[in-house]
Amino acid sequence: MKLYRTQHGHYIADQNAYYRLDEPSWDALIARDDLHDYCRSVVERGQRAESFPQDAILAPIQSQEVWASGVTYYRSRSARIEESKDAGGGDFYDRVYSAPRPELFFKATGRRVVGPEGKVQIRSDATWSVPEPEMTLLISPKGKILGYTIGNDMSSRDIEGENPLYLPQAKVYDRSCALGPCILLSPDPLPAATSIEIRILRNGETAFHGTTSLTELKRDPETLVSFLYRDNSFPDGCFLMTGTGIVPPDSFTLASGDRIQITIEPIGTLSNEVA
Ligand code: DO4
Ligand code: MG
Repeated sequence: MKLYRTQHGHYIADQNAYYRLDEPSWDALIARDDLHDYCRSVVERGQRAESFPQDAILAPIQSQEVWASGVTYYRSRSARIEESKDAGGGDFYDRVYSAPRPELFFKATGRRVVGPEGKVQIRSDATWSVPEPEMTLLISPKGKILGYTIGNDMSSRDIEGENPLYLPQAKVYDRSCALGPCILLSPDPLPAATSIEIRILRNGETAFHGTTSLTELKRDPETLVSFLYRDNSFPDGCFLMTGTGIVPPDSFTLASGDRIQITIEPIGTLSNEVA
């Protein structure tokens, strides 16, 4: 079952049929610990929607905060060590990769997030920018993982590499995050074999293509959530990006007009252009 937030209300998609939800508040809807069962009961009532507003899909976020995990894949560890070696930051990334406490950082508020087909941004003062395709958790106020979406943690590698203390500037700015296209509601974790794929198109041609899978994710999502919710409350729930396992070669930087397509098969494809 997939849950969509659109300009014309909230919809469930299940087995090629759509169901419109009566609940007018997205915040109230996605804070429910019984979200999966609630949506299942709507599907079982069998009142199908006549149509689905495909062109009016919004990011699946309202008042929630977006947080992100870092250095949860070996590829991310190696890339950070390389980019920060002149600044002497490499040792921190190596240590956090194997430390019991994960790297967790604040990423965005809903206002900074774009949805499917929205334009993500590269910082005007950055010279080296990349998208980071990340499996992203929807977590309830009580800390339950309710579902999964696709996230793009846009990052300025030159700023982050100059000094690890610049991380918030490299990561948090307007349109620095994309989420969508839906929330896959599942009471079970995604299978370890789930693949994450990114394609970056420039002038219609593939400029970069990469894949990874959740088998490469070093941290258990439940453990990431338990660290995030330690002495930290989320009255509207929260999104948690689980880190990137795909980093383009160092010669690659995003450019205006690039199209970024991120696919996680059971969820769908998140497609955005760079402003
Ligand atoms: O430590 C810097 C950021 C790491 C990150 O965003 C990632 O690994 O995905
Ligand atoms: Mg990231």
